[in-house]
Amino acid sequence: MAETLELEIFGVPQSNYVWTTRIALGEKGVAYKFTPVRPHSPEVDAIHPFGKIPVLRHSDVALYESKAICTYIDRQFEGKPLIPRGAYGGALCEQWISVINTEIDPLLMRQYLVGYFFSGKPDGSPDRAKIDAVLPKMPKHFELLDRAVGKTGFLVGDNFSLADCFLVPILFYMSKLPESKAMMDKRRNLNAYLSNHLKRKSVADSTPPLPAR
Ligand SMILES: N[C@@H](CCC(=O)N[C@@H](CS)C(=O)NCC(=O)O)C(=O)O
Repeated sequence: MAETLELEIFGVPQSNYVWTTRIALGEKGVAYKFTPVRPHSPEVDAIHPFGKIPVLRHSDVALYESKAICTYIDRQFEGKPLIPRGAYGGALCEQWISVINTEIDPLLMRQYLVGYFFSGKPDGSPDRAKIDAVLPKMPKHFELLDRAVGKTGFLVGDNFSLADCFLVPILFYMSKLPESKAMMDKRRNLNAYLSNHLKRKSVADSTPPLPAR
């Protein structure tokens, strides 16, 4: 087994993708060093070709992209698999991560949340036009997720998987903003899912302070 203390994650703790990698490390019980640096900082640019966070260093390994980082963590360290090893379970996990990264995150985080926290307005106030434009598209996403976690309380099978590591941070932020919170409040499964998993040690230990609004 590799020397765990050498592993280092770089990125701001508020990033949902950075948080995902930290949840994965917590689930595997891996000790690591966390270096809070912004996108495009020298440490990040040295690894990620587009300067995005998170990035990882572990001995002579350097990696970028949260999914790749988490796959490495899952395979490199002992403990319960985060990506189910069976063909179907593993594929379902990949399916959910893919849909989170290509549909859910782009709408809920890059458009809706960015409209609140990174509006680009001189006074930092929310970009109402941007927010209002995405609201009609959001209920479908929450409905899909509510149905998905309704049966077992997890996205895949009966266990907390890497797919949940990707989803929980996004839902945390959605529970803090008014319109998304109202949409989530109507969905019992999703609310129970979030409140259960926010109590997991891996999640609680890495929950970031909210960005200033
Ligand atoms: N596909 C990347 C996305 C990472 C990402 O978008 N990180 C954001 C912070 S949440 C970032 O670094 N943004 C800065 C930028 O896009 O320049 C991954 O999964 O790691």
